[in-house]
Amino acid sequence: MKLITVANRLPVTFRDNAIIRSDGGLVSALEGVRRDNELIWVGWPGGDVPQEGRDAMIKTLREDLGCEPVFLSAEEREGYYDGFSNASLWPILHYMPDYMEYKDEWFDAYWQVNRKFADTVLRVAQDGDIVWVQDYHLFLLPEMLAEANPTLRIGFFLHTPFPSYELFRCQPRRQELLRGVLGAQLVGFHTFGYLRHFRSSLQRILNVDSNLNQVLWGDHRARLGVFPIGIDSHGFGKLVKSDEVARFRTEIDAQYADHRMVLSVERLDYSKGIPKKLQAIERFLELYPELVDSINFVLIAVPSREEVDTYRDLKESVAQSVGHINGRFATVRNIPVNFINRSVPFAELVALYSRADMALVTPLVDGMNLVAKEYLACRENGDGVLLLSEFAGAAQELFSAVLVNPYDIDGVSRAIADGLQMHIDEQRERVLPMRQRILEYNADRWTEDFLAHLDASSDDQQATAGYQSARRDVLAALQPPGTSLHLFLDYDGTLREFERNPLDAVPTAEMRDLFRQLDACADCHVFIVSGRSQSFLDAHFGDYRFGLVAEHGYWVRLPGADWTLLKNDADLSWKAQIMPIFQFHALSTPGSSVEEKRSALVWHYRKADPEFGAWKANHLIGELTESISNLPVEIHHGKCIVEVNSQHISKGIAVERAMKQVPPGGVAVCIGDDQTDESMLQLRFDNFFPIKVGEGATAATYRIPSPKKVRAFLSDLIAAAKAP
Ligand code: GDG
Repeated sequence: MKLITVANRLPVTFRDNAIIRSDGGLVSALEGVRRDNELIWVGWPGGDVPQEGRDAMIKTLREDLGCEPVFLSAEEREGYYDGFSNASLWPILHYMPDYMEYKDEWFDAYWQVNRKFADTVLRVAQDGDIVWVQDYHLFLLPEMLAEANPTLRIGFFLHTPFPSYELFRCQPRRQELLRGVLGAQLVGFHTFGYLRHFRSSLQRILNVDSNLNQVLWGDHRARLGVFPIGIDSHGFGKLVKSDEVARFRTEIDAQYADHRMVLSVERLDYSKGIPKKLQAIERFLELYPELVDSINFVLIAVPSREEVDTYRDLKESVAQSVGHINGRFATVRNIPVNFINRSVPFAELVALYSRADMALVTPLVDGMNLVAKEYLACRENGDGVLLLSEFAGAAQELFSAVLVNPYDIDGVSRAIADGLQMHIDEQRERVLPMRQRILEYNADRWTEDFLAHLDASSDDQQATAGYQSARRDVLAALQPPGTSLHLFLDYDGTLREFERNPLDAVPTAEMRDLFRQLDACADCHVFIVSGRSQSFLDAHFGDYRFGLVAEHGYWVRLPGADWTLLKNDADLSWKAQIMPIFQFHALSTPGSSVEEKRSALVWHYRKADPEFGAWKANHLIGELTESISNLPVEIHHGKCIVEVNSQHISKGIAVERAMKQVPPGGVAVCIGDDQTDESMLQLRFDNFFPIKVGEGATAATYRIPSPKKVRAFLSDLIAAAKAP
């Protein structure tokens, strides 16, 4: 297997004219994959690399480090990275629309750079390779790759939160972004909440069909999954025992002897909630003056995105607040806030984790937060206190942390005080199970889990090759030439894609051409078996030599004949009882409507809010089930419809009758997508091929992924039937 992982940055840094591999959870997790497989990193190497030094650098990156660089000009970086990624997308992904800025030229640069990444990946990828795209900088990449090479197995992982639809819809390029991600076969998130929000944005912005596990987008299926990222916890465990860390630890112990240490580590980013944290620290110092001389808040705030205005402003205001607090509370014996605005060496960070009495991790919103996990990984004795924001993804996993609301300044300051007094037994009771969790679900497991799911998703795509088997088997049955072909075809969702307004779902020019070919094919006999009304079928199919079945089998019109009732004696008196229930639901669900047919009542909710519509549909079904238990009716929950019709009528009964006209040796193909089609898809005769369109449980033997593929399939059958 070859794995190509694509991220904004390559895992390298330049120091003293040398390229040095930088470590991190993702890097060590993926390096594990390299043991048995070929691994290539694609990304921006960082900084400005002069043209003359590039060839040598590319050689070293490629040969020694398995990296394929994507060089970006200063202009590209400004539009793609500082602009669209960090000033436009990052704020909206972190629920901060006021910080969001947007310029069309930023998006153009973002598109161009994603294209550049795509070109690099396509240059190194071979058919069937796995490509794992990381994070929000590359939302457009999966679609670009899938279009260029459909054999690639593409995964996408989002490291940030995915916000509620109410927020995401503020992003002017929301549609392109979602479509871009959907090129992947597996889309992963840190938490179930993010997955849910993503799905709801897809439903509302792209109007796609989806359940919680997967999304259907044309012919393509994207699985959704939850993979909370882990850290290299064993690596931390080893490092904490190393001599290098011990040396730092000795210095730190001397410096902070007899002091309690509360440690914060983060990039200087507004999502991390540093100003609120400083307010809580100030409040704490006000409330507990007796501790002022014996406590140190060590705040490591690594400079980040300093090209973006909001980050520069934040840095100034944080520095001011620190100055203000220290000015107010410092004594000759102690300066309570130790603000370090630079990156500290990794071994020093580990020494600090191992020394700190408490980790104060209080982001306003955070995809996961690795610092919380790293602190636990360095607590070999199981002591220490983790104070963790409820709004970090990590809070979904680290249940026994002291969870705080970072907006509740008094609450956080009290939690700091309580935490510092926590008994050692309680510290261990809380820390040990969390350590267990991060040791087990570490970075390696995270990678394995994602890649195994991606593998399974790729198999799914193969499974839709049920199309190929259907084609092969039906074409084989159509031998010798001249064998009669009988087609029983549902219309909506089978021949024709759904539209928001069902009246707009009329046959397109391409479909009319297909119908003309079917009509002209002497050995083809077509039945349109639909839930639609007679008038709709007359209007769109009346000119062809087709049999028509309207209202799920209530009306039948044989080719060239008039409409007749399938059953003359069907009892329809129940309609009067059910109509008021339907009407009430239509009124209380904006965008929904009732359709009355001769033999059925239908409540349509395709135009309603998708989640609200589905929720009300379940209510309606519950209510109907209670009120109609003795009536001769059936309830169907179809795609955005709830339909009640007579038990004595079904598409299956209509098809069964029509099958009596099929001559011996004739081949019948029956295709439908909906629950109401199952009555015909479950029929069995010789040379009868039942085919289900799309997902879901079915009695059919074959599956075709979409109406588009159904039309292609029918064209193939016509060609075969015409062949001499
Ligand atoms: C994004 C998401 C998600 C920090 N200071 C120093 C230093 N660090 C290292 C830490 C940790 C990493 O930086 C920070 O990771 P976080 O997860 O806390 O935050 P983001 O950078 O915002 O990461 C986040 C993550 O992606 C993974 O999916 O958890 O939610 O926002 O590893 O150790 N390292 C060194 N010196 C420092 O001063 N050497």
